[in-house]
Amino acid sequence: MADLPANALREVVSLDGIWNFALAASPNLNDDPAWTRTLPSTLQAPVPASYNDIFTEREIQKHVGWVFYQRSVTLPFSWRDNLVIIRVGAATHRGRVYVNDTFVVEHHGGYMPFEADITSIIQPGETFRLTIAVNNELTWETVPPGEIEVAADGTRKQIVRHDFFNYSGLHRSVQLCCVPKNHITDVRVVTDVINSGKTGTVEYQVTTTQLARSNNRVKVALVDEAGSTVAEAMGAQGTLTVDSVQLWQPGAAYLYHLHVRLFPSAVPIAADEYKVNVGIRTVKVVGRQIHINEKPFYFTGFGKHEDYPVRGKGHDAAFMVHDYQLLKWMGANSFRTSHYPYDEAWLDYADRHGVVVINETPAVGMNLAIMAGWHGKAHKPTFSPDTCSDVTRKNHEHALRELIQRDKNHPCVVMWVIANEPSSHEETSRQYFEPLTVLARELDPTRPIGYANEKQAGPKEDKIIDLFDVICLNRYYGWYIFTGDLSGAEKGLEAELREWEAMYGKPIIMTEYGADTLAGLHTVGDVPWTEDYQMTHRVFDRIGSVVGEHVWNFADFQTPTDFILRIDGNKKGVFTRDRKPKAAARTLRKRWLDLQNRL
Ligand code: GCB
Repeated sequence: MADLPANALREVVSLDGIWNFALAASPNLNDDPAWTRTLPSTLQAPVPASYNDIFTEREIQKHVGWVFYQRSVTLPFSWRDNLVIIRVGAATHRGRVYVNDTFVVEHHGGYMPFEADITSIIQPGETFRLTIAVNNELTWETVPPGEIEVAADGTRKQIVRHDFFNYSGLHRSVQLCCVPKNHITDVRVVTDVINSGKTGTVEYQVTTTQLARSNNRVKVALVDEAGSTVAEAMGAQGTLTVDSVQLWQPGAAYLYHLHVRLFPSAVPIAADEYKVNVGIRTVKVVGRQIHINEKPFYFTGFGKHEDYPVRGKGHDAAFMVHDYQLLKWMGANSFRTSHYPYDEAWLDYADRHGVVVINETPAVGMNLAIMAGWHGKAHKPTFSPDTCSDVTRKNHEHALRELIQRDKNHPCVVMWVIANEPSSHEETSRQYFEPLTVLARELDPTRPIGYANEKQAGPKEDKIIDLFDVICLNRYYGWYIFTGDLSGAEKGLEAELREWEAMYGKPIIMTEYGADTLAGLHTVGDVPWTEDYQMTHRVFDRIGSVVGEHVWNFADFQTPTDFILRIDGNKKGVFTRDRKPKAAARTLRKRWLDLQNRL
């Protein structure tokens, strides 16, 4: 289930707030079973938030290994006769939940929710100690991958191969949920539009608990924004049709909702209910275009990060809504959830407001050629039994399954990005990626797939692009190459884009381009790092296959603090980290608003 909402038959208690907090004394969790004792309140950490920048101690900021979050929770007495579920929005990158001394669930992967049924462990009315152990280690087997270096004195250092700080902790809400024993476990909807755009179809599939299945009666109603039921049916699966359909359109969202109710017996009182927003729209790759509702769509927007001062990657509704307001002000119609899945609130908001989302897995940094390539050094193969191996791929498959399972119903999501900048010019990348593309298509035959390509895997070198529908290019002409030479950059970019176009005939999205800019730095002339150093967009306009431009990045963001090519983070933001516009914002805004008016 994408989320566990409160409604007439379900209750949710938020466990967000201040939790007691401690670093584990040893990398081995069992050496320090902190969940068996009450943690002192010497250190307290907010949930949701990364813990790294909350405290002043460097050892906390740079900690590698386990930490503990703990609080006490009382189970409402009124929840007897129901199931009690603990839901953790995200524990980055691995979480283990304990209720008093009892271990209840473990989850790998830092950007996905997970839950556990604790009904049999706790009695209604009882107060218990809830401990969540969170681990931030990245190894060759995790997604994203990383390596841990151990110094002679035993100090451990996390090496990451991606360009953002390894923020850690409980990044999203923790909730205690009361769910009926007979309940709906999943709803899937797939929409289509027929009859020259006049009729919408909503294919639905409802899954329920075993208990409910043996005696089930599912009723569904599709309700429009005015609250009128436009179609209804009985049964756990079927197809609803909507005449005079109002389509979900980019920039003009219309949301129906599917109200699912479960009647486990002849009693006319529902045992459970669940509502899922339904935006009726189609997405298709047609030749060199991406069509939404049968019309070519041109993406304007950004690659983003969940990254904020002080709270790191902790979800923040105020920052989120403000970011959306800035996107709108800019004339941006879309963004990419680089480089991991975001809090579901991002997708709910995009659904509601018609923002188009390219949804990415956490597979970033699978590229040993990047740094080595820059320095012309030899490197190990990225995809091999010692690096990204079959075990990594299994974990990557798991991350993909979880992502599609969570986000399948969101109309805003128009494409899945399987990885960011993998070393796709290496021979073995194909063996690694082919099964992932097969799986993505099996899990969701309705949306195109892509991966964000890095420069070294140019059109002639890349080994996997034929497995994907869209060419997504991360290119830094004028920055990493043709540095300070904007006219050389323009020629280089055009030549490369024309090569991709000629060789593959697929739509191309510029998923990254941009330049580091220090807010306030100005010169006369084109000097890198200044606000005056602006790239041209003429090339995109000259190439028919380019169907989108996502600037890197929406805002400045934090990066590993021991990397000298970054000064207090990556400064390619069009906004500063505290969301103040740099000069590029005005240039882009003008272009994107003009583009909007042209369409
Ligand atoms: C990239 C990466 C992104 C980096 C960016 C940069 O290609 O995908 O994560 O932050 O380059 O600024 O170097």
